[in-house]
Amino acid sequence: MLRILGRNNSSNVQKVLWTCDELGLSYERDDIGGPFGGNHEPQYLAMNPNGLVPTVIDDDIVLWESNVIVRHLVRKHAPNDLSPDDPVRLAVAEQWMDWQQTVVGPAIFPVFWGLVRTAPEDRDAEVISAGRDRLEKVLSILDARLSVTAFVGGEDFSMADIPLGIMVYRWFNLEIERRDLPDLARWYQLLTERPAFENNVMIGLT
Ligand SMILES: N[C@@H](CCC(=O)N[C@@H](CS)C(=O)NCC(=O)O)C(=O)O
Repeated sequence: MLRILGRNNSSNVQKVLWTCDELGLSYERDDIGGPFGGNHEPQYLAMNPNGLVPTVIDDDIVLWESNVIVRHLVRKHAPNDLSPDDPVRLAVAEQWMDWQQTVVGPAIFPVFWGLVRTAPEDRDAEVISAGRDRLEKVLSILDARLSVTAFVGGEDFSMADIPLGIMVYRWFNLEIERRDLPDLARWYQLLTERPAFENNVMIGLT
């Protein structure tokens, strides 16, 4: 049985949970990280030396890095469907997944952390505001992409939609001003119609 270590309100854990449900995979999940702790115990660090979640145990392999876990699961269980076989389409999907990790994740972090994980009296309004501006700029790049393709990777839903879909749920649910990004909104609406997204991502921000 696939085992997922990580609390379900972590965006990086949600990528794995959403993927498993898209693929119809059964799994066991342990609450690790955040208030649950456990991620700095020697036993956990032996599996994931970063002390972060998620970590996945799949038969005889232990994997960390959420986007890599998503890629591993879709290639193992749904090749050519969620992970395109064609090398060009695959490169495009991976490009957007890496862009989520390197650009969108860092852009959303100060906004999410400031508004969700920081007590109102401790918030730095300037940092949150600058973060919001940066996030909007970054997501306008995704909006432009989605004005030419139905989904992030192309005309069909694929693994490329998963990491970014979770970021965009946060964009639409954080208490911030939002410029209208019409193609982003159209794509987000499509995601909300997927049970695997609804059940694992649309669970509020905590
Ligand atoms: N690049 C890693 C980042 C993992 C990460 O930053 N996880 C956060 C939660 S989203 C974490 O473990 N935070 C510490 C904690 O939950 O205790 C990945 O994508 O898996």
